[in-house]
Parts: sequence; C-alpha cells; structure tokens
Amino acid sequence: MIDLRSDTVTKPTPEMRKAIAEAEVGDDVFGEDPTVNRLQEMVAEKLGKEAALFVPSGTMGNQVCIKVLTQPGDEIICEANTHCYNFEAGGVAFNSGVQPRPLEGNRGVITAEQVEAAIRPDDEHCPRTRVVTIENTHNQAGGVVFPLEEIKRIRQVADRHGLAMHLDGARLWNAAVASGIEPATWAQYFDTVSVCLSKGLGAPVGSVIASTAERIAEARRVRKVLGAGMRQVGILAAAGVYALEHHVDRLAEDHRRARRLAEAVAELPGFDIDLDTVQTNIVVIRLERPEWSVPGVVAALKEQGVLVVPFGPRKIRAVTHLWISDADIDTAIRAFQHVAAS
Ligand code: TLP
Repeated sequence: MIDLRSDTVTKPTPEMRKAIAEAEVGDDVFGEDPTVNRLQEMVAEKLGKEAALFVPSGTMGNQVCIKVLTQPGDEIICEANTHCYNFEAGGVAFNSGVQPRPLEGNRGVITAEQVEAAIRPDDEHCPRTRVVTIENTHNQAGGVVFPLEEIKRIRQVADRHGLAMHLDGARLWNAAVASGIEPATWAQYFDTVSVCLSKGLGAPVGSVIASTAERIAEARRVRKVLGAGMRQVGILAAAGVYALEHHVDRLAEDHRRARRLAEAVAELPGFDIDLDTVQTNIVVIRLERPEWSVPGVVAALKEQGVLVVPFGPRKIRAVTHLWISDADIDTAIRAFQHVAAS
C-alpha cells in the first residue's frame, strides 16, 4: 500500500530506532532527562526563543500555548479552516474557555486588514480579543506557505492593539524548506510557536512549543494539568533530535514529489487541483464528476494500492513523506489514471 493519507503515518527508520534505543534518559518531571533537555534547547535555538517544552502532540502544543496566552472569555482570531478551530475537538473552548473568531482566508491566508477589522472594541458587552493564530503551512488550504510579509503586517496590527500571536507551525519545517526562510525568521513574529516532530520529520510522537522562559514555565504547569508531565520520555525526544538532525533538508524531496503527483493528476479528467497551493507536501484534489463520491474515489484508489483521505465534501488529500519514493509516485499516478478512466 502506498500510504498518502498523511505525513503522520511514517514509522521510525532503522537509524531513528537506534537513536531511540540508545537514548540517555532521566525523569523529565524533575527536569532530569538529558535527551529531552537537548531537544528543547535545539528547538528553542532553531526558533530563536528563550525556552521550549516537549509535548506529546501538535494538538497539545496549540492548546497549551492558547491557554498560556488567554483568560476565559477572551476571543482568539484564526483563519476559518485552521486546525486549532476545526480539528482539536473544540479544545480552545474546553481547555481555555475562549471563543474562536474565524475569518475566511484566501487559500488559508488572512490579511492584516481582516484581523484589524475583527478586533473587538473595549466594551463590556464584548469578549476581549487576545490572540491571533496563524497556521504555517496551512493544511486545509493544501500546504500553502503563509507569506512572511503578511505575517509582519499582522504583527504590526497585533502590536498596535496589544494582541499576542501564536503560530501553529506543525509544518513550519516544510514552510522553511520551501521558502528558504529560516524557522527563526518566521518565529520572531510570534509570542508562542508550536512545531511538530511527527509529521514531515518522521518521529513517532511529539511536538515542541517555544516562547519566553516565563511563558514556558507557565506552559509546564499547563502541560502538567493536562496530565502530560512525562517521565523517561527521552526515548521519544531522541527520535525528535534525530529527525531535526537528519530529516529537515530532505523535505525538499517530499515537496518535489507532491508537485509531480499534483501536476500529473491535475491533467486527468475529473480531478481538479489548484496548483498554486501545491507549495509543499500536501495535494488537495477536488472531484469534479458529479457521479463520483468521495468515499467511492477513496475506495477505488485503495483498490489500486493507494491510500488517501476524504478532505471535505468534494475533496480528497494526498500527502508525501519520508516513506514515499519516486517509484511510489509513479504507482500513485497510475492509480489516479485508472480511476479517471473508469
Ligand atoms: N493534522 C492531521 C489531522 O489532524 C488533520 C493531519 O493528518 O494533517 N496543526 C496542524 C496544522 C495539523 O495539521 C495537525 C495534525 C495538528 C496541528 C495536530 O497535530 P497532532 O495530530 O500531533 O495532534
């Protein structure tokens, strides 16, 4: 099976398993796991932040950061198709007691003008606007890199109005490799940043959040409240360290393969792809034939040995990653050709 459902499906490579097996560990609740400490220092440095914290998932990364930045009753501005609004099980309401203010973006990108217009007046009837969240790359939009210039402009608005900014950088590594802009250059505009190790980088588990030392100390408390103070978790952090050292630059290969798949499938009758959005490792494909259903096409591709996921009423998604080769892309293209011809 060629598994293009997500870049989360990767299994650790033999070399990564070796790093896991040999990891030095300690009790991380005591702050004594050397491998966790090393991972946190590495990520803080790569993101140009004072401190960082290992968390089990990207969802927890976003949730802890939002909790640290808000008070119950606040409002957070986000793009309407972002993960933290749609796919974290109502987490910002559940964990932080805040309400999201979704803004409709253009291919996932919201503007400084949209953000400014959405900021609430200082009025006792209104929630307090407290945070702007940005997702980079933007998953639902098809792996779009959020333009740095717009982030700078949104930051200016945030500064004028005393708002914090959070970056859901689950795939910030992809954005950095695709754009040639360093992770720290992106991160400098944000008060909190969450990055994932278990997506394109291929680690089995884990995300890291980064911010000031003060906020990370608070984030440690929040992580504890959520039950994720972990013990000899260096065995997982070791996979993250290995991934950061060996699997970042190679993301360019995933991007090249996604592009090749997208260009080939876009030519086939019945499949529509906005090629402008195919900037990284995600390909969102719209089904044009009215007689096709999403589950039907997903099943037909599966019969041809290719797994993709439903991604909205008329859409499916294919994602390239560490375990997808050029030959796999050839096979996947043939599978799409077969379905198009059926
Ligand atoms: N995304 C998953 C699914 O949940 C949709 C995927 O297959 O793409 N932020 C972004 C932008 C994400 O895409 C995801 C996961 C997360 C956060 C959450 O990460 P995890 O799954 O580690 O909680």
